Amino acid sequence: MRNRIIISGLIAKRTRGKQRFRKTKLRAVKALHSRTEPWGMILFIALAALLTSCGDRAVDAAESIAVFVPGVLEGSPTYEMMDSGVRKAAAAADIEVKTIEGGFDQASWGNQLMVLASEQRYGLIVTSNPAMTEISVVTAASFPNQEFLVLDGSGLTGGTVADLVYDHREQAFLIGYFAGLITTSDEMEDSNKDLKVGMIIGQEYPQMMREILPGFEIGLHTVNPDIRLDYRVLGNWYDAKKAGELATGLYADGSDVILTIAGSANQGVIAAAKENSTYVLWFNTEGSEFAPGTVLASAIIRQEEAAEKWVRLWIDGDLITGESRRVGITEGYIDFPLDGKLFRKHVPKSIRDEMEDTVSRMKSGALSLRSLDS
Ligand code: RBF
Repeated sequence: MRNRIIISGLIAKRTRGKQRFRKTKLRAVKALHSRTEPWGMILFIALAALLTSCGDRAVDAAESIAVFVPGVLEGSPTYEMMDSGVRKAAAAADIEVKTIEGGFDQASWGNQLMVLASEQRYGLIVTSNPAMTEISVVTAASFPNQEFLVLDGSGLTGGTVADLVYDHREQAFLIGYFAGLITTSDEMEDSNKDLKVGMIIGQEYPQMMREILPGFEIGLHTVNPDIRLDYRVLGNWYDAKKAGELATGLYADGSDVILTIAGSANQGVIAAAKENSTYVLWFNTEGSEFAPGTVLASAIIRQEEAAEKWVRLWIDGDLITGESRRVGITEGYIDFPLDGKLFRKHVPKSIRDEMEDTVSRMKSGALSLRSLDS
């Protein structure tokens, strides 16, 4: 009985999307059919013609998607991946997408989202970053007909919000393990004797402090418990000059490799690493191409694929809102690419083999961090 209720609930959600605009058309046609007098017929024909010519535009508006970027697109790989994944899914279904850049004034994002929802022009609003889940849940409470998809969210649930969380601890563990192998290596030309690794972050927030930083540290300590992590907070996601200064300070203090998670400010860390002949590690996208031999490796999320898949669910009427889903390496949304030309060229075979073993054990589930879940 309970199963039947759950299943019927699911079916209701699945079909709601498909029915969304057809219902409007049906209601109009029914109302017109109920009129039998000649004027009614004339009106019916006129309105039917109107529906045929303008109807598609009205339908498009109800079925269009807004991408809200909490920051700017350029230089923020998670946002670029979101936008392009949404556009792929939408293009395949001939649905319009509008991308709105919210800028770096975080205090304004809530109001901007409220305004966007109040327009009632978009069937779905897609956004990304852990702070946006709460903002979307609050907005949804005022606009219960507006659906939201938050990628790289926080796990909070509510209303008409579908939330997707990446297991950033797994992702950070992988790159931390690699950083540990680099800083303890005798084969890497620019690896020093100090057991110090650096990290630069845009800002402190719960996922960073509870998952990414500890995951990175667990990776380092799995290689050698004496490795020390030295991290600096930039205070924004764009100041490349300041990020470069912070990186130079870390390198001067003995770090020979830095993980940078600072949006477009990451470019400043690369410049500092080149000047100091040291190494950089990348997060979320594959970054080796930005500075071959300097950016050694990347721990990635497959956000473009996730955006495309979850938007397609919405288009098919299968997106389940009011819940959060967590995905990691076993589901294929976190990875550590091992096949890149630059990775093979600049990373010694012994380290590549160690990483291959660790990645494959995590993928098979033989090595799991889930036991650390509180
Ligand atoms: N990452 C970026 O690359 N660019 C940004 O502008 C950016 N802004 C963020 C703002 C807030 C409030 C939070 C919580 C995170 C932000 N991130 C940004 C981090 C991003 O969402 C993600 O958590 C990290 O990139 C780690 O995967």
